[in-house]
Formats: sequence, structure tokens, C-alpha cells
Amino acid sequence: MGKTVAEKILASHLVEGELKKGEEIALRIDQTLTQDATGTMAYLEFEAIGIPRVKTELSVCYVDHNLVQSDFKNADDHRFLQSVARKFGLYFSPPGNGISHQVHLERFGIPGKTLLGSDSHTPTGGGLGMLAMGAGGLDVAMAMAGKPFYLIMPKIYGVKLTGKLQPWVSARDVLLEVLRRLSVKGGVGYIMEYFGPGVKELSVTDRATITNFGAELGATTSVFPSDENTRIFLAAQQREEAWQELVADDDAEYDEIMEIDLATLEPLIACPSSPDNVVKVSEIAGKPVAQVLVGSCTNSSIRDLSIVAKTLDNHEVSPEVSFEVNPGSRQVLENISKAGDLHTLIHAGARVHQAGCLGCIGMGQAPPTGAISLRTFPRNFPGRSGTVGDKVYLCSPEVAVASAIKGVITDPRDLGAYPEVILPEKYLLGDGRIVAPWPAGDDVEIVRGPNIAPFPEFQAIPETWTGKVMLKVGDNITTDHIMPAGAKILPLRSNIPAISEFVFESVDSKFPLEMKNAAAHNVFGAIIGGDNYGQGSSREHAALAPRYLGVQVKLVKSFARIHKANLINFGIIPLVFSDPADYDRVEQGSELVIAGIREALENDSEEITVECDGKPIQAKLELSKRHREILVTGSLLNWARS
Ligand code: MIC
Ligand code: SF4
Repeated sequence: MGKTVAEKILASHLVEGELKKGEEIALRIDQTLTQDATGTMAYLEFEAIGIPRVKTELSVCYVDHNLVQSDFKNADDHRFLQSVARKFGLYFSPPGNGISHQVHLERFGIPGKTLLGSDSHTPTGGGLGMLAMGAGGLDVAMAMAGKPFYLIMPKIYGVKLTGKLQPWVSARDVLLEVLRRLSVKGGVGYIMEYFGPGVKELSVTDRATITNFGAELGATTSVFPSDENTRIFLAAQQREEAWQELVADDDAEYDEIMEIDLATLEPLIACPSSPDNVVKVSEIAGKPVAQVLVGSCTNSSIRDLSIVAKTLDNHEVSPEVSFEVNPGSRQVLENISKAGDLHTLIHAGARVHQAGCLGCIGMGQAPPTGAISLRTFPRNFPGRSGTVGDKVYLCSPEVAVASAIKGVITDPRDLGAYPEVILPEKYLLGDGRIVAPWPAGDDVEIVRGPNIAPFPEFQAIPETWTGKVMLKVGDNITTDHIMPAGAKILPLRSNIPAISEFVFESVDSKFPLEMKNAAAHNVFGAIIGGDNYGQGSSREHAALAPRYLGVQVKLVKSFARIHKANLINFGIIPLVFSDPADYDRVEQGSELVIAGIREALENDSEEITVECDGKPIQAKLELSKRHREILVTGSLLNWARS
């Protein structure tokens, strides 16, 4: 039987297991990336593993999230990261150089390779034909140490593209359409693979918009073939030698298929406060907007900013709108400035910022109270912008700029002729600030500021677990709910005791204090959740900080992939209701007893009884052999050491 692109890459990187859907497999990882907000912890973990130098083909340490330096903390972390990159043999991409995913696509991505990144949008690399996956920092640290990456062999969801996009409709709308059809949990357990005649109508950066935003489906990753467009992109990056053709066999089979005729798509928009809350722009046109932000790893390529600039050629930004542009990388900035587009943006009234994540993770750019903010970002989870009760909409650069001009949500087709963007054959590379790995053996000292706290140690789990339900939440809880980000909290990412004070801040601000009071009486915590618990960011802090506070069990209807892996890595037992209706039988404050949990893990039991206020409830242990061993020792680090 023929193979899909994903299956070909999986097969060539398989080191343990069999490529049977639903079974655990281990993959060799060729490249890794980290960003600063998850990277500080990942390198503390790498240090704890005790390997002197990274063992991958290539590893890059990016600084793109924590760019606002309101005190010493972020600046200290930047220096720490620069020094670990030197010591352990990584490339270092400094602040202002761009968003990890954009820069990696431009300068390092290679078709057919595997990439593991400590950020959920790592699948951006799928636009180049890589198998690029997000993971927790500890999994990335293990990959840097030369260990394989473990995952449950996903199913393959084929997305057949036909036709050609109409003017003013772009790659963003393709994935908004997929999200509209499948929802934020529709991709869980799948690799989304794009094929069909419509693929050749999309450039590599269009494809990267789609694979990046595909993270919001909960998919393991998304991938495009590597074809002539891929060669053209790599040639423009002066890296044509990295190209190889990689396409699915004609008789390849997909587990599911959906078809999208690109020609039938209209401009779409995701309404507050979930990426799958999608409607046609024309349905909500006319609502006043206060802020329009173009940028993020989803939509900040040269093409994206050029189309915005070309549209603004004959227009000005409405005085009612704060219109801001966050370029994806220094390369993007250099190229749009050489082409004159940067001048157009500035002249038309844009506030142009340094290249980086910025407002996408609440690092500045919070919108005004009660006002609509339109963003070309991937996420609009409640409060992520930094403003309580925010109204964030997600859309294409075309919809963003049209709305910035008119001051109201606008279908860009109302603007008339669609400007043409002609990209140069060779880009200015803009990579002069990237520092290549230092030679091995150089005596480098790691620079540690006072913001870096030692890594917490966790105990093995007991034979019988007793504790209390400290919080009960509903469906689609994001890691932004569990461990919020933003300019105030992000600088604490390398200090678990400090950051744990903010766990579940927007859901129940008393949670950390109540956990501490419980811990003082030796009472451990459980959290009850609904479906797709832990969707969104890969931040392992959403497991690590609750664990530090004493959360040891999570009992939910279903988990998001990366969060579940992070829970296991830090010794939190992930239980799934055998009967989802039992969710209603557990209350906040319920007392839980799980007798024989250790034995159940050791004996490969697939179910366990949880006594809830004296009444039995059945829960599933959906865990591999390796997961069980890790949970028994208390954490992946304990397991690796043993
Ligand atoms: C995000 O977009 O949520 C982030 C911030 O990039 C995260 C990583 C983090 O929380 O540091 C992600 O996507 O994994
Ligand atoms: Fe940065 Fe936003 Fe992309 Fe996350 S989603 S990596 S915060 S730009």
C-alpha cells in the first residue's frame, strides 16, 4: 500500500514500536527549537539530564516571547539562554530577530526532517514538508540529549484541496474553514495532511499559515508535500540544496478525508473567544473596531505584510483604530523595508513593532475595555490579550487591513481590485544576528540571574492516593486558563514557586492559596475537567506549577495531547471518566480515594475505581507502558535518572 507524506517521514524516523494507529511509537528527532518562555525551563532540564552537548543535527534557541523588559527578569533570562546555547552547542536567535517558527521556516527547516519544538505552533514547519511537532520543554530536552520522542501513532486526516483562492481570500481562510467544520478538538489524534491539485496554488508561507493554525484543531501536526513551490522558497532563502521532493504515493490511503474547493471560500473570521467560533466576515461586517494587529507566527511573512502595505497604498488607517504591525522576523522587516512597503505602512498610520510574539501572548498591546480587537493571530482564548472580558476576533491580513481602513469589520472584497504581491526571487536573509554553535570544549559559564529558581523535585506516588477535588471546570479548558501568560506572569517562567501563585488566576484566583492550605494539612489536590482539557499552548508550566502546589490527579472527559504528555512528565495522574456522565457526580470539594493506584499502573490495568465521597466511579488509565513507569517514579526526570 502507498504511503502518505506523514507516513514516509514517520517510517524513516521510527526507532521503537510499529506504525500501528493508536500504539506508542518513538521517533528520532533531527532538529529542535525552543523559545524563551518555555526554553529557560527546558535548558534547566537539559542540564539536569547531564549531557554536555546537544546530540541533534541542529538545535536552535530563540528569544521571541518575553521581549518587554520592565525589570531585570526577562533580560536575565535572555543572557541565560545565550550562555546555554554557547555551552551546549546550539544556534542562538536573539531578541528582535523574530518568532521562532517564522525564522526556523526561513533559515533552518528541511523537507523530510523531524522537528520537535517547545511550542505548540511548531507544526509551522509542516509548510516545508517537515514532520514538526510541539511538545513540553522536558520532551524537547530529552530530544536534545539524543533520546527519541514518544507519541501515540496518530491517524492521518487527508485534506484534499482543489481549485484556487479568489481575490481577497487567503491561507488563513482555509484553516478557518477547517476549524469551522471540525472544531478545536476535531484534530485530536490526527496528523492533518494536505494533498490534491489545490496544493500547488499555495506558497510555502501560505502552507505554513495553515499548518501553524492547525495547532488549534488539537492535531498532532499538519503537513504539506515538498514540491516545486518548496524548491522556489528554499532557493529564495539561498538554501536550495536543502530541497528534496516529498509527495504522497498515488495509492496512499487516509483514515479520513475532507475536501475543500479553494475557489468557494469567502473571507472568514473567528469570533470571541475560541478559534473555532467561525462565521463569514460578511455576516458581522459593520461592527466598530478599536484595534487591529497584524503579526504572529500565523500571518507575518513577507507576503502577509506586503499585501497589507499594498492595500494601504491608496488608503489611510481610520483614526478610530490602533493599527499595529508585528513583523515575523528580521528577514521580513529587511525585505519589506527594501521593497518600500515598510514606508507605506508607517505613512498610512501603522504602529510598527520589533519582530516577535508581542500582543499574541499578552506581552503588551492589550485592547481597550469592551472594544473589538481584530488579530491575525492563532488564539483568542478569553483574557489572553491581557484585557478582562476581551473581544478578540481572528482573521486574515486582508480582513485586518480592510477593517483598519474602514474602522469597522469589513469584507475586504468591498475594497475593489486585489493588489498583486510579487516576491523577490532571492530574499535578503536578515540572519546576521543568529549566532552559530560555539566549538565544543570551550569553557563557557552559564549566566544565571536571580530570577532562575532551582528545578523542583517530586516524590513517587503512594500505593493508595487520597485527596480532594480542589477545582471543577468545564470543556475546552486551555493552558491559558491553567497557567496564564501575559507581561506580568511570563517573566516568572524560570521560577516555579513564583509562577505557581498565578495558577488558574482567571478561573478561581483563590486556587493557589487553597492548595497551599490543603498541602499544609497533607491534603493533595485533584482537578475535574470536561472534554479537550488542556488545549492550546505546550507550556509545561501548566503541569509543573499545579504539581508544585500539590495537584496529583486530573480526572476529565478527554485530554489534549501535549498537556496530557506534560502531566505524565511531572507525575500528575491523567484519568479519564469511563462514563462521561459521571462528570456530574463529582463536586468541587468531594473527597477522593484511589486505592491501589500504584499497583494498577504497574500491572497495566486499564481501569481503576475512584471512590468519590464513598461512591465508586470508574476511570480509564489510557497510558502506555512507559507512561506508567514515569508516573510510578513521580516524574520523567526521576525515571530518566533511574
Ligand atoms: C502560545 O502561543 O500560547 C505560546 C505562548 O507560544 C505557547 C508557549 C508558551 O506558553 O510559552 C505555545 O503555543 O506553546
Ligand atoms: Fe508567539 Fe503567538 Fe506564535 Fe505563540 S502563537 S509562538 S505567542 S506568535
